[in-house]
Amino acid sequence: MSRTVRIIGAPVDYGANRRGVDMGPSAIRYAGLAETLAAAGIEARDDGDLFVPRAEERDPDAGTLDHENAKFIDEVQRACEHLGDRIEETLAEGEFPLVLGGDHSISIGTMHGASRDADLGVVWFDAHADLNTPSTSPSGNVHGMPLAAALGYDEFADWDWANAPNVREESVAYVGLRSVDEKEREAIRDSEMTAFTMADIDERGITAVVEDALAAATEGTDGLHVSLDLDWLDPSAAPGVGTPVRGGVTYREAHSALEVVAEHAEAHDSLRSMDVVEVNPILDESNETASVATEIVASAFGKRTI
Ligand code: 4U7
Ligand code: MN
Ligand code: MN
Ligand code: MN
Repeated sequence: MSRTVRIIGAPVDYGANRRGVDMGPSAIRYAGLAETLAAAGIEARDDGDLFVPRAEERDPDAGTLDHENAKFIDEVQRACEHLGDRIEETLAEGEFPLVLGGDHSISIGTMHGASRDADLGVVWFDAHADLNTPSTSPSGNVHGMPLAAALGYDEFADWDWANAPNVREESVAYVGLRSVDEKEREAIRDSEMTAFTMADIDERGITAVVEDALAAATEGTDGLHVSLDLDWLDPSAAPGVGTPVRGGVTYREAHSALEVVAEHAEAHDSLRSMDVVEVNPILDESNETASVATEIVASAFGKRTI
């Protein structure tokens, strides 16, 4: 990573169905993110957390823009608008935005901010497709909707704050899917997105799959956003997440994957923004998931053993 990394905490849990994920930024910092990056020769600067009001003070049905099946949508909007501005500012000042979540709804803000002045490709490392809308969501939780929001599906079509200005379907690639709702499956099939499931990884190996995902997301775009949901990993490697799904990538595969990202970033100066989300310290074992998050981020930025 040639640019200075600007760390931005987004202590948001409005998009998830359980408390605790708002403590993700603290847990990742406590796991030694700054030290790990420094030891790897990556310059980083911590810009602190976004201000986010506490969920206990809020009623899920109280919002003005509230939709019956998008819980805390007003609060998510407010946080994402702030985050988008911070991302835009960071890029304008020549630094690299690294966002620490928080639940995955914050990626709406990251992608909005990072695509205001550039065509943005997206690689989504996640067990889930996060492609629900208020009309399709089985839970009403916005962390299951960020890609649909960015792409302007259904209700999101009218919500400018949610639509990423320059993210196109054909520049979005999934890696590691294994829990996809029926309506999401239909939407993926009807779309121009690239989708690699765990079965593709089993069959072809993680490096080949990630190389293809990167090729799809960077063709005809100006920069790449990497979104890393810790539930992408197998729960045995990352237990501290709100929506664990068996059968995920191993610790080694996760490192390999992000090392491939780092190589691509070095060769093509492709990496523009990244977020690391869904770490829930309340559900974690000895901050292991936050530590794993920290190590994987260092791999993405080019940390080498020798
Ligand atoms: B995450 C789910 F129904 N699809 O919409 C939903 F299974 O950001 C889960 O990937 C979403 O962790 C998971 O609620 C969101 C559910
Ligand atoms: Mn997710
Ligand atoms: Mn997920
Ligand atoms: Mn989750």
